[in-house]
Amino acid sequence: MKLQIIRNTCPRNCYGTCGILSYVDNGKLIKVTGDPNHGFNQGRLCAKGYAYTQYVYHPDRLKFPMIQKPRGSGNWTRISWDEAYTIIANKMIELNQRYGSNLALGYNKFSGNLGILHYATEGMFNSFGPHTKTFGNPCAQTGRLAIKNSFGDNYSSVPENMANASLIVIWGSNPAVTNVHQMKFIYEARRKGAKLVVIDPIYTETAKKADLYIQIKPGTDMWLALGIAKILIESGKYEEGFIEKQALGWDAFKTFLEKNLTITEVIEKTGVPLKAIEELTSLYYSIKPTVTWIGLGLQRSHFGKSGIEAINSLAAMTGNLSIPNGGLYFVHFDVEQFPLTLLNHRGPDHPAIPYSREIDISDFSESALSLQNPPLKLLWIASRNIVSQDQNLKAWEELNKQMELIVTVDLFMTKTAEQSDIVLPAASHFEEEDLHVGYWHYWLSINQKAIPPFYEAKSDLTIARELTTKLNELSPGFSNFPADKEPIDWIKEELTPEMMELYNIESYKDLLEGPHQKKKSNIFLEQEEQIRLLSPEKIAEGEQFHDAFAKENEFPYQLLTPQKLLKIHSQYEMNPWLHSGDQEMMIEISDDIARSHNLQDKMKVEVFNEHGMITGRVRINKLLPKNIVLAPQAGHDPINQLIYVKNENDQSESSVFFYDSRVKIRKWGEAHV
Ligand SMILES: Nc1nc2c(c(=O)[nH]1)N[C@H]1C(S)=C(S)[C@@H](COP(=O)(O)OP(=O)(O)OC[C@H]3O[C@@H](n4cnc5c(=O)[nH]c(N)nc54)[C@H](O)[C@@H]3O)O[C@H]1N2
Ligand SMILES: Nc1nc2c(c(=O)[nH]1)N[C@H]1C(S)=C(S)[C@@H](COP(=O)(O)OP(=O)(O)OC[C@H]3O[C@@H](n4cnc5c(=O)[nH]c(N)nc54)[C@H](O)[C@@H]3O)O[C@H]1N2
Ligand code: SF4
Ligand SMILES: [Mo]
Repeated sequence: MKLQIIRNTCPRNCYGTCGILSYVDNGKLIKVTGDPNHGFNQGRLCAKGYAYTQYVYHPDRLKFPMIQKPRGSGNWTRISWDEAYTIIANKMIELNQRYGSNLALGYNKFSGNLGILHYATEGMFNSFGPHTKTFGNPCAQTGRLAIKNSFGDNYSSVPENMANASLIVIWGSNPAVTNVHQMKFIYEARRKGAKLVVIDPIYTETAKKADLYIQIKPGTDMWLALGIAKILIESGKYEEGFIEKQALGWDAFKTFLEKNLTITEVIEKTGVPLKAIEELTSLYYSIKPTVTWIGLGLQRSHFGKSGIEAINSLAAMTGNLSIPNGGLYFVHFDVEQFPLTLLNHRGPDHPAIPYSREIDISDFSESALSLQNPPLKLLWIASRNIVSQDQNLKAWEELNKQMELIVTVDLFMTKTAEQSDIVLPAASHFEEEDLHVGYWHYWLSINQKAIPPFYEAKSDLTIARELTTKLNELSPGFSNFPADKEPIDWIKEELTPEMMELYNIESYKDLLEGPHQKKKSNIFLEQEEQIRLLSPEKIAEGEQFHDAFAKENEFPYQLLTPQKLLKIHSQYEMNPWLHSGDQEMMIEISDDIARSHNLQDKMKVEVFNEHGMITGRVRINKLLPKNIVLAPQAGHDPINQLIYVKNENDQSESSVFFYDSRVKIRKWGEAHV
């Protein structure tokens, strides 16, 4: 068979959602490149993308379904798919009979593969009728709500247009690590004379490229944005025309800043020197078009919501949201414009229970533990590495004990899979069909099946089709999942006439020639659209949280755990092209912390708090703010054991406030001498 070139899409939870060209020789993936027809990644991939040939054929990939007895013992036995389905289906049926409904069955699915057909997991559970499902988003919910509060909807400017900006201000994002293709557009803007500002507590790879780097105390962006707004107001440097027509709440915002905020307070709270505040103020006023980028890092804190609304307000008053190539970047949720027929699949009605039970995925284990009548008894985990990436892992351990069956579908034996009863091997995106909409750029792309599945791996959709078939064999009518439907049928259903019009295609076949971009204006806020400026009440709320958090605490250091260049969260650690062997965890600390604990580079240390302890090697980072400990996610002994940050804010949904964690540090073994 001759060499084939096939279109794939990188399905990771990553800003790129890159188009891939896969070179397949005799059913084997031999090379991948970026798809030159994809306007965002433009023929390139990141290192993780280029390593896909190794990922797909990695010897550690799960090959067969396996069962572990007892759970957590490591005593795994290979079973057939039919055996796996039979065990799972029998348990589901038994729980249904015991409790009279399927509420004891639940899932935790998140971001391993963001393809639309991966909603098969949700679709499968829907097909059982009322069950236990999740809502929310641990990664982006707080930012999403903040953007919605400001603009009534969720928008984000077109990333390629960033190349036409004259000033780029990045608050709490590190694209040189997390969004490498965006750097191309940033560099292009800079070549044309644009200035780059980075606001981050850490002197990141992106900060290194900036014209102005502002080191800020974590969680204090609201004060910086308001301080700049105050100076602009006092010097009359704001866009009156825009404010009159498009801003709500201006008088209250202006009066509050004039009367209740001093720049001394801003300097004290943010740790940013006056000169830097003045410089950023002058850039924001004197340059157009300016783009403001609200990073996801900002909203991993209780202060994120008001911080983001303050930044939105600042960006708006400079007039940059309503001019071509100005604008605001966050992420968008355009995927929700599609029918999402799997996610929204309607299951059979239950005679007595009208709805499924919903728990917030940002507080999964504790919420799941609190469920009664019936308690949660069966957990299905897909596209998710809870034990590495979630918070409140003590509650997870409790929940694990309560489960009668845990099934994990994954490509690898993750820390979460190790704590399951059954693991099912998932197909990689080269082994299945899918459809992808990014959350950063506006390209729609298809994912073709390039190669046969690795050993006995199956896609999440195939698993849903086969398990529901087995369930109906054993208990007719248990599920109404349309198991006959092929992947292409689901893809076609997503491409309604409206969606095809929006993306300028006539059929899915157009996507086989390359991705298509959504029609979109280069103006962020059209004339008829408005912004609601941050209200004094919300500023007061932000202040209250700030003061509560700033109080002396038994655990003096703030733990920041942002993303790493060569991983996607817990993924790719086993790939030798990207990572060399077993690495000890590197704990970066400030000079100040090193001095007060008498620590030197490479010393072994323990980082701990009331939730747990991990060990690692010290690296002194002279550029870290004095009370910050910086550590990577995932690894053998995941740092998330130390992370349990309750959403004290209110009862509403939020992302997980990972970066509000506090720890202590000591020399290794010190506690035992
Ligand atoms: N290589 C790689 N790329 C990825 C990922 C990955 O794991 N690896 N993950 C993907 C996913 S799921 C996500 S959500 C994105 C996240 O990507 P980003 O939007 O870049 O967000 P984070 O990496 O969480 O944090 C970015 C920066 O915010 C800073 N920060 C923390 N607190 C504050 C604060 O209070 N104020 C300010 N101004 N800055 C603060 C951190 O120091 C960090 O440098 O990356 C995506 N891309
Ligand atoms: N300390 C700390 N923790 C964090 C963060 C932080 O900044 N600090 N960031 C948070 C953020 S932003 C995010 S988005 C979350 C990410 O949380 P998760 O989504 O749990 O993260 P991953 O580690 O990417 O785990 C995804 C799993 O899905 C598997 N997978 C991949 N493809 C498929 C597939 O097709 N089917 C199935 N069934 N499985 C598949 C992968 O092998 C992997 O094990 O982590 C959060 N955790
Ligand atoms: S991980 Fe991100 S940047 Fe890398 S290939 Fe995938 S989508 Fe593109
Ligand atoms: Mo994320």
